[in-house]
Amino acid sequence: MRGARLARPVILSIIGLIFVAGCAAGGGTVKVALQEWSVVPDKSEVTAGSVVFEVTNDGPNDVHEFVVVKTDLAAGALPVDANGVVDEAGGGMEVIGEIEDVEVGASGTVTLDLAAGSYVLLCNIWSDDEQEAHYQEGMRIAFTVK
Ligand SMILES: [Cu+2]
Repeated sequence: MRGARLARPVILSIIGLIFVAGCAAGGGTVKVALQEWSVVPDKSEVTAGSVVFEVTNDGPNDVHEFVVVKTDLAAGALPVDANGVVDEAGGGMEVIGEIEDVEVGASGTVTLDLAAGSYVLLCNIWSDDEQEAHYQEGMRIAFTVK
């Protein structure tokens, strides 16, 4: 009997804690269009927490990728190699997550736990045929997590 009497307040407390945790959680969903030559998120900032990036390649011609970098460097000032491709192991930045090789018309999703800070969203494809780094063509944009 004693156990049964205790059970209800305990269950209500647990439900309450889950509710409070859910309300406190930040994050959200960011839709991102990749295209020649830009990365276009539908918002420029989110609150810290679990962030879902829903990424679509709008082309019109090239395969793209989506890379999330945490950095205090400006979007156009990341460390690069001789071809202008971002050195993903370079100093002053950290790759948090990515979606590789999104075909034209295709979509991909990545969910990342993001801390407050400054980020850059970019495409780091190097095209051998065209001898061009998509990052240098303009596929990069600053993004803020508050
Ligand atoms: Cu690209």
